[in-house]
Amino acid sequence: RLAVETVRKALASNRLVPFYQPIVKLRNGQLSGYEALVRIRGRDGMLMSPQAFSHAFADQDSARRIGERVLNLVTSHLAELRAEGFEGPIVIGVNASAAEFAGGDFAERFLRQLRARDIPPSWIKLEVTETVLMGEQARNVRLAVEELSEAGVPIALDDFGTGYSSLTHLRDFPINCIKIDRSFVAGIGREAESPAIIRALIELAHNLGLTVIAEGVETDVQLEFLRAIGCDAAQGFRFSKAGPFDMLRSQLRKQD
Ligand code: G
Ligand code: G
Ligand code: MN
Ligand code: NA
Repeated sequence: RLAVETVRKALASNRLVPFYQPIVKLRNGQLSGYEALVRIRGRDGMLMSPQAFSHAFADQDSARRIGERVLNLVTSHLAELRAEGFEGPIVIGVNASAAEFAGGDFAERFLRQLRARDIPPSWIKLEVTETVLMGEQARNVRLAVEELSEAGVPIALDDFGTGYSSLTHLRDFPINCIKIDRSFVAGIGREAESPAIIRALIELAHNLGLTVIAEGVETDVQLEFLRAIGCDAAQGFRFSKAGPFDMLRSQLRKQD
């Protein structure tokens, strides 16, 4: 498969890089954290997004290598910031696909990487979708999520409202945060259903003690609606697209 080969070469020549998209608190406009989104830097410097190599996320070996590399780079960036005097705290979300959980040692490898660089578990949030929770690695995912949560790693349910939406996930898994899928955000001001669904999700999440991040926020109308109904935080092109580590570093310096 082409994607697998592309990823293999990118790993071998260190051209896999995490980009960071800011997540902003709606109450006060302050930085809440970032989501790490992997890119492949082409030999020509062009950036390739995950859609272009999405098949690799379904291949167990490639998925595992991508996950390990991304976490390695994210933790090394955090260690670099700390060496420069940044004291934190900060929360960086990392994504994981179902195939990464094959083998049953996901949590162990994840925690080993944090320990290797002395990164507090609360600084790295694991983002999994409902599809991952319910997929072919469901048992391994459950065990990993429970072990990581126990160790203090925050867990986010990503793309919430799509996939195998079932409220039982909120009951049966140690979830800290839901990320409302951008398809609902896109419906704000355009149809009646999405705003009603978002309101209901926020009330539900807050009653369960979960925080809510809205994804794909692009317009002022969307932002103001989300702020007005008490959504905790948001990410999207309205604030910033994902950028390189240098962007993250200069944003944190400005904030300090
Ligand atoms: O920018 P965007 O094109 O970055 O990301 C597209 C999709 O790829 C998103 O659904 C995101 O969850 C997924 N993705 C981005 N980075 C990673 C990663 O490091 N690991 C996994 N498993 N998925 C990722
Ligand atoms: O993990 P996840 O599926 O949520 O990844 C986020 C994806 O959404 C990435 O591909 C990212 O580049 C993309 N994205 C981020 N902000 C926006 C936005 O405001 N609008 C749209 N359409 N896509 C966005
Ligand atoms: Mn995500
Ligand atoms: Na998402």
